[in-house]
Amino acid sequence: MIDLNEVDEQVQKLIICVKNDTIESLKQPIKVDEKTGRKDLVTTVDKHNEQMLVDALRKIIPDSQILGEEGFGDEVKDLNGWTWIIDPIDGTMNFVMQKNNFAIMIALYHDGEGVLGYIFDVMNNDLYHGGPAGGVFRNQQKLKLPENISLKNSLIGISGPLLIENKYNLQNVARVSRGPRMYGSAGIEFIAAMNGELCGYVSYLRPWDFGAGKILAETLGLVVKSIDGTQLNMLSSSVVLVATQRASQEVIELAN
Ligand code: 2AM
Ligand code: CA
Ligand code: CA
Ligand code: CA
Repeated sequence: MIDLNEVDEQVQKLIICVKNDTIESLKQPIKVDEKTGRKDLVTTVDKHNEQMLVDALRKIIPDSQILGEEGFGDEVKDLNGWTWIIDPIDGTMNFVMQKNNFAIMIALYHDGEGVLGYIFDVMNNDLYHGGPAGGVFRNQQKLKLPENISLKNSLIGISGPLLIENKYNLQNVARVSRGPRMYGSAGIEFIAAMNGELCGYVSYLRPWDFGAGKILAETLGLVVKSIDGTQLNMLSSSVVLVATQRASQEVIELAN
């Protein structure tokens, strides 16, 4: 039997260790490589963090598989049993260019169902964590579902490429809102939606970008879907929408 309280405690300790290494790394010049081009970066810190997470998570639940962005985990083909989905630094471009506005993310799924999610906003030292069993917390404080605000009366997060290219009429979605915002880290945008600072967020994302956010936002009562209104597939990339009930209906209507 897995004791989820014990797992939760160990993951929170692990996140503090990874955070400490990450903050320490900022004191030296960061070694940066391009993956597919100058807008797609990876640093030695992304790789170090992922290796550290993989090693520790394998010990926390020995029979688990791990899906991670930088490839130190497993080749995950299904979500049977226990699966960790991890992003060692979400917002690597921000990490390199701003040394701010990036997150460490961990999600735990069991047979495809979200169990625990963690988004750590490193520079604000805020850990958003929880799951369906106990609710969602910012550090020790329990979060409430933000007001069911409409698009017209709020700000909306939209990723740069989707807005620039006007995919899914998102320029019109931005026009209908009080204004678009673009933070450059899916984790930080999920946090803003959970805090009620954004009525929603739309971006093309991979599983490690939305694995933790989906668990936390859905637990709070926000909608997390594909932009066409269908359920997300946890093992593939999608244009993901997280939003209040009201804004989700409005965005899906305008976007399709
Ligand atoms: P990353 O920093 O972990 O790569 C940037 O708008 C946000 O989208 C970040 O959360 C970033 O995660 C993610 N992202 C960056 N490039 C991406 C891509 N090509 N496909 C999907 N997500 C991407
Ligand atoms: Ca990346
Ligand atoms: Ca990411
Ligand atoms: Ca990443």
